[in-house]
Amino acid sequence: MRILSGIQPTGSIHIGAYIGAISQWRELQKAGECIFFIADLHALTIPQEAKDFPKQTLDTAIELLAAGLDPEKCVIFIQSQIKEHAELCWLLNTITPIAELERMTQYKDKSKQFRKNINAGLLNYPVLQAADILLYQTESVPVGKDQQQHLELTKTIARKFNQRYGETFKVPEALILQEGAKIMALSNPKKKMSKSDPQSCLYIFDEPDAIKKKIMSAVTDTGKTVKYDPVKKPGIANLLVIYSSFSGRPIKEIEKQFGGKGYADLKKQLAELLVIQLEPFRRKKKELLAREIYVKEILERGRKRAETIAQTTMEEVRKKMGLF
Ligand code: AQP
Repeated sequence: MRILSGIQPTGSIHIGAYIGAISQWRELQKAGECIFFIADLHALTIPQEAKDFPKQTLDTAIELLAAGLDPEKCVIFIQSQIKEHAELCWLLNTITPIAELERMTQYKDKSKQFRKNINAGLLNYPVLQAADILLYQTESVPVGKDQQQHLELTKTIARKFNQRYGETFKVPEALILQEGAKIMALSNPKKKMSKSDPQSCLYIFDEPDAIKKKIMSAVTDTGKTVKYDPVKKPGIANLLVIYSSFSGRPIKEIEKQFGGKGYADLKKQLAELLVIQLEPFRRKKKELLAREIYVKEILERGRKRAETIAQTTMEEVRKKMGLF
């Protein structure tokens, strides 16, 4: 089974992206043929400092390795190094209705958030995402819940292309966790934990003091009972999901453990758990920061492997579309 997913080099990895996506990637790399990429072309839909951007991209590669991606078991590469992503994106644009793109929740949210920079890239973001996925004849795409709508559009585009030009692309399936697919902001449990809102994030490389501070000040409610109720107690529900993900224990069991105890106890023990569980990530990142050449070699190996697959698909696409 071929598995593919990506992450934007727009900031450090937070526990939301880790639980929702990267923890799945870690497991899947043991079984399937995994391809993971750093989505620098996607990141450009929001202004980036050109002089800082290469470092941000390399840092994301370092963080992915520190978070448990094994370069012996998966392919890791930088999106912009494979020209076929942009080429296929253009071709898929020609069969994608604008109305489909305009109804995407992420486009609507980002257009509100970045009112002064509603560029065409923001609108076409899901088409580039479809190109990323279809280029590699991907079967499964492990992502967080926020990407579900884009994945549905990818499937629609793949089917449409296959119908118009003949069977070409595999139609992929999204892999979305039952629990942990949408980790909420610690500062506002009604909003997704998001890199564009640093206040909302607990990063997987945060130092123990920062972890404790962020968890202890996580917004909850005025109640007392530790119970999983995402509607009435979204803050506590979010903390329970995080607890369950990092302890590997079911939520029911954690609820029982904190029966008769207050929110402060839950927060204190969750902070302690996270300090321990995140320690290997911090250590590995420090190690890798001193091994830039090694990381660049991994990316170069990834580029070569990705390019072979992408070129094979594009040859077929060009032929099917009647390009010279
Ligand atoms: N809060 C989250 N809960 C669960 N999964 C999440 N993901 C992101 N946030 C959460 C999943 O992580 C993968 C990589 O995401 P990304 O960094 O490429 O996505 P992003 O949209 O740039 O990151 P953010 O933090 O969501 O930033 P904003 O909202 O500012 O753009 C994806 O599979 C994503 O679903």
